[in-house]
Amino acid sequence: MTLEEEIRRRSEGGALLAVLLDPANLTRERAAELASQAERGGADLIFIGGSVGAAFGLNDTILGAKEGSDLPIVLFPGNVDGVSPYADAILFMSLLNSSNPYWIIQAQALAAPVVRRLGIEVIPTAYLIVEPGQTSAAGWVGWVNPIPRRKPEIALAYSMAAELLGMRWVYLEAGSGAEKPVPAEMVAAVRARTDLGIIVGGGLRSPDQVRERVRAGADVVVVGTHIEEGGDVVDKVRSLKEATGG
Ligand code: 1GP
Repeated sequence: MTLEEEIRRRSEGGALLAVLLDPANLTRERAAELASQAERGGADLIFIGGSVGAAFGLNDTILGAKEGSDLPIVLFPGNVDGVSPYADAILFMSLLNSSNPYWIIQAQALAAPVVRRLGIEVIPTAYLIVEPGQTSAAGWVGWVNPIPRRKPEIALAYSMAAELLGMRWVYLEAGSGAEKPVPAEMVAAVRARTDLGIIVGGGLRSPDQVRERVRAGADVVVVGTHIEEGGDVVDKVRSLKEATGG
């Protein structure tokens, strides 16, 4: 069974919690510590990637995370240099609401031969950045034409197009550290009219925020900043995981 199939199967019993580690902010030792705490708290996946400065230290972060836990590691690449042979799978993403074709298809063309050569499992994913994500690093780097928060139908239209193009997942992103996560109504709109797996991230901090988006149809929720801030990480992860219902 592929990791993607396993994620799909497990998400039927409740959403999965992914902890995002950004190599720009971490040493190998800290990555190991956070991955260990994430696993003890009940997280299901480790996502690794970032928009600025994530290439340097990428492999150290992955190897650290592997030293600290047995959780599957999924690359969440910010550019062509976000690829590594040490991960279990990669979100092969197109930033569909970019206004620069580099982020829609050129980076993917440059990375595809490398991904194929490494033989890493690919999870084809539409990446959509929703307000206020245009002010995040990913939004700024990615020349984003943001999806208005009050327009779930626009997120749905992009998601439908992604599905028609053969993608299997959509990542609804509010931007790392966003003041407001992606609206639950937007998640619900995509859930109601597509069969895509739905990943939601950006600005998620509380169990209530996670619960609302899982009830709306999220299959995977991603939490980065709140975990990287430290404190009692095991406890933070545990309460977020409980909110996924998984
Ligand atoms: C960012 O969706 C991820 O790309 C996670 O966001 O850091 O706000 O949790 P946070």
